[in-house]
Amino acid sequence: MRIDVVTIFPEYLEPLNVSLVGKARARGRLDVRIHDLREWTHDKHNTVDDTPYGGGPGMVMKPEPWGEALDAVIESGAQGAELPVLVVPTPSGRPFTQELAVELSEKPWLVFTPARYEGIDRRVIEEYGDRLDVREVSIGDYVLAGGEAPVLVMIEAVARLLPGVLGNAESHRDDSFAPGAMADLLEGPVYTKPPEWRGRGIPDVLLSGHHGKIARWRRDEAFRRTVRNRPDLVERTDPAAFDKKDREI
Ligand code: 6GU
Repeated sequence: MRIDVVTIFPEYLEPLNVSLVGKARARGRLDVRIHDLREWTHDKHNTVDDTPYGGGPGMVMKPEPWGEALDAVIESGAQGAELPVLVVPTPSGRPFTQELAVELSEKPWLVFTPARYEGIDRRVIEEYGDRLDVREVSIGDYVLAGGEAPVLVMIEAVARLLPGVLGNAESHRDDSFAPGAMADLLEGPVYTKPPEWRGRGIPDVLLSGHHGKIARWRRDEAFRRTVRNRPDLVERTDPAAFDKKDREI
């Protein structure tokens, strides 16, 4: 997969050199290219923002640098005749979910446009919406100062789904929010050695070697945790997905 990011803070994306995403890049599974938006300005001060039409607080990102930057990025991939999906981080976008992460992980090419200030001139989104699959996406119900941290979040969520990136292909099978038997349940607690730590032991069932009982226990713990931490997830689950044991919890 190829990912381009256009930003006025390229250094904010340095964590993409570290850990899982860094390794995926080093192994050639992921081709990440970071671009400085100011390279597509032409004035002495490399201006990227201006005051909003209609008045109001804050500044709006000017359309011309974004247009030149996105044209250049899109053109740089022209040999494959493939067009990228344009991901526009904004607190007024659609929620970023595991389902969207899976969908994006199946695309060959993503371009992210993290904005600062009050956002990007609307005409940029309209212009590229005519040519590309454009997704305006929010990572949650709170407001950040810019889209760079959301881009780090989204790239990590997508990269770990790419083939050959996680060491163990099974390790996202039971993820909270993964589709399947545990759909809509959060992951339950996990334990490792030593068997006793500060007087605290391990639930006996995990030492029993009884795979059926262990699976049942994990499901109950997942259900319990979901009821406690995310009652909204339980409420929107089809009651047919609950079993007799769930009803006792
Ligand atoms: Cl994508 N951007 C900003 N600035 N704030 C956010 C967000 C995005 N998602 C949640 N809050």
